[in-house]
Amino acid sequence: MLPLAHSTRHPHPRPASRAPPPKRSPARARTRPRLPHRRPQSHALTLTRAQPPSAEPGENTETTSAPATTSVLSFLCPLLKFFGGGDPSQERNDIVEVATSSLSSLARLPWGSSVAASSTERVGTPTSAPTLQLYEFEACPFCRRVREAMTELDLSAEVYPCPKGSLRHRDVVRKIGGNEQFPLLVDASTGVTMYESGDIVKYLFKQYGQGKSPSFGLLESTIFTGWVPTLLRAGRGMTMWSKAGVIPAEKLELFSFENNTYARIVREALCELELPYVLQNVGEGSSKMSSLLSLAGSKQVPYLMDPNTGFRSGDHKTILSYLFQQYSLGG
Ligand SMILES: N[C@@H](CCC(=O)N[C@@H](CS)C(=O)NCC(=O)O)C(=O)O
Repeated sequence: MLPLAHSTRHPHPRPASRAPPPKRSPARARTRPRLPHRRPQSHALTLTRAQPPSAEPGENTETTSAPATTSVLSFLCPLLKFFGGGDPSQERNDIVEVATSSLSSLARLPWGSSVAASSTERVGTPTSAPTLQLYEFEACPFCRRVREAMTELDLSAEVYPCPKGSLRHRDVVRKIGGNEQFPLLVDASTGVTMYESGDIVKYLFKQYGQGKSPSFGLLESTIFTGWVPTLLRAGRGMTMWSKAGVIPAEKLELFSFENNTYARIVREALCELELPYVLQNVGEGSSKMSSLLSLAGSKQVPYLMDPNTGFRSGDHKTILSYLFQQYSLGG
């Protein structure tokens, strides 16, 4: 077992195994192959404690909100897809990738780069599985704000990517909260389930920030520059890849910090492949830096570990080609 591997917890039952899945169009209803399970799945009750999937939507949810507004993203989505050139698995011009991601990082400075408050109540230390679960997608500026806060609070989380066209995780979100709106946070240690990025950020700081408040401008900045990475990255990390489909038995594990140029590119791919992963945030000053150093031999992110295959790499290009090859239907 990998030193940092977490117990395989699927906080939510796979919809198909517990209840008849909602009606889907034939394209979405396809069967997804799974990697062989290495050990039996223990369906921990984390989400059940926080919000039973069988409960009425919205029940026991601390903060709910109206269904997602007609998002600007639904207008931008086809446009960005067009500019983004379609198939994310195709070989990319790395100079363009890195340049646009670097500009995105510049636009979001100083947020999501370093640790502002290291919580004593450690959530997701390398020895325990994170109790925070975040349903999000990479291109969403509101989700970005929450991931930035998590970096600043040195928090780890289980991330369930919900790109547009998502087969599994969007169903779970509807069951948990009643709305298809992102981000959605579940804190299994407190039983809180929450929509609304601003509320989530304030909650995280209150709960884990040791009296600190959200860093200056973090909440306000989303409306100004939160969209910049989405636009510059031409919607990468927004839509599920057409050949995504393999469900890993165990979650992948990514060392990252939100505003890192190369980690962003890897997170986009994990999102487009709808791969759940443990996000180990290691911003500057993180308490998990020594773990990263002993695992990777370097403090650099991204560093991806796949317990299903033993793959480990700290090179974003190697990671991209691995992910799209390993987790594609028929791949
Ligand atoms: N006020 C909400 C806005 C959330 C929102 O509009 N999220 C968009 C994504 S950026 C959404 O959920 N869209 C619905 C969808 O993607 O299906 C917040 O701050 O969390």
